[in-house]
Amino acid sequence: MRIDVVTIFPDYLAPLDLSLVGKARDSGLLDLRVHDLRDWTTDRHRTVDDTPYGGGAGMVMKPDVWGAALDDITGSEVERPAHLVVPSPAGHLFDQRMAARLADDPWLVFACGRYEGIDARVMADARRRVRVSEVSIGDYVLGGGEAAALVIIEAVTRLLPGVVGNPDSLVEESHGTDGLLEYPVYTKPPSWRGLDVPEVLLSGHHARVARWRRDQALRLTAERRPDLVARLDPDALDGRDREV
Ligand code: 6GU
Repeated sequence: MRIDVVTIFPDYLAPLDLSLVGKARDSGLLDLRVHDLRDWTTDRHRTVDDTPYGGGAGMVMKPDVWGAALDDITGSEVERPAHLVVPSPAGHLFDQRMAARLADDPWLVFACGRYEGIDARVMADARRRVRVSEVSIGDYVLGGGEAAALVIIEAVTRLLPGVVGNPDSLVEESHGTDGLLEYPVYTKPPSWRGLDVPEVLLSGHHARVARWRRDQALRLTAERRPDLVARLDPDALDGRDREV
């Protein structure tokens, strides 16, 4: 997969050199390129923003600078269709399903806005040529799209084939296919600071372990995320699930 990120703070994306995403880049599974939006300015002050039409506080990012950047980047390949992702608190809510859909795209281009956002015509114009998605990572306000781009890129990259060594770890996790939060996990020692690992996990009885984990996941999800329980497929629950 190819990912481009356009930002006025390229250093903000430095963590993408590390850990899971860094390894995906090193192994060639991810071609990630970070661009400085100011490279597409033409004035002496390298201006990227201006005052909003209609008045109000703050500044809006200029369409001409963004248009030139996105033309250059998305026009740089012919065979791959680009999908423009614009992080915005006004976007569609990002979740694991959206991460999985984005992981199927061959090329994502992130346009990270600062200030009060990007002139709306940049997205309207881009839609004439490429898919455009405005995406929010939650109901709170960030200073700009960079932190959101980091979140989305990590969630997407770990779903690319070959990035996570053991694909089983993608299945039994919170917000995985069963729609439940993950059960609690333990490792050695069996007793630590007076707290014991639940007996069943030491039993070696696989069916009982699986049942215990399912019970824990159901209880935890009901307590912390009743919204997720309401969205469960009733046909995916067995008789024992309903008792929990
Ligand atoms: Cl994607 N951007 C900004 N600026 N704030 C946000 C957000 C994105 N998602 C939640 N808050």
